[in-house]
Amino acid sequence: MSVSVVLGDITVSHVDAIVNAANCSLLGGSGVDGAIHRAAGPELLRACQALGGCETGQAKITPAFALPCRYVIHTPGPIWRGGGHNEAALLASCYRSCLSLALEYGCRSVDFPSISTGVYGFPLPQAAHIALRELVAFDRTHEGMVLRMVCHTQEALRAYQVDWNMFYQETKPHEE
Ligand code: AR6
Repeated sequence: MSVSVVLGDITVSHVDAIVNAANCSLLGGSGVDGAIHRAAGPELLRACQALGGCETGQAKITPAFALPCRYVIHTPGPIWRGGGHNEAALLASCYRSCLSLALEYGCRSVDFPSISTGVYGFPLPQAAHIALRELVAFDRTHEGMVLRMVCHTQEALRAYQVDWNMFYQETKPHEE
């Protein structure tokens, strides 16, 4: 199993690709999006401007410029509106779209933030369940990819660990 959950800051990840929890404009924002743009430098915004936005649940890729990774995969997650507006399917689609772009670009290691669980208000337990389900399903069919959930807060880390222990305990996450 090469899916793991760690506490950290995704802007310092030395991996092939990091995922950005963006918005549909792809023109930056707060949270992890702001941190990624600050660390990547102004060229990232210029690259994003050329992309013409992105639909919720889809993903687009750019170089990573001053970041220590090779690519940034930008995906706008769903805004939580109570759960009856296709939020779960759209969030799953974010993870799948990012993984499919990562494959297309030959990435072997991808770090994800907890998409939609900050400004967009998606409840952490449900988001963690969807994220891990998608990463584990992908991992089972794609040998050799190293996938990590990089949690920025203890609260997020706990939510992902609880879900992991509940559903994947028999397949220990690899130790960091
Ligand atoms: N590394 C890893 N995770 C982080 C980092 C970091 N450096 N910084 C924050 N997080 P959010 P969203 C976590 O709000 O909910 C932006 O304005 C954070 O703790 O960044 O998808 C965009 O432009 C949380 O668990 O993204 C959009 O408009 C997670 O990243 C909107 O916010 C996601 O929180 C997207 O909202």
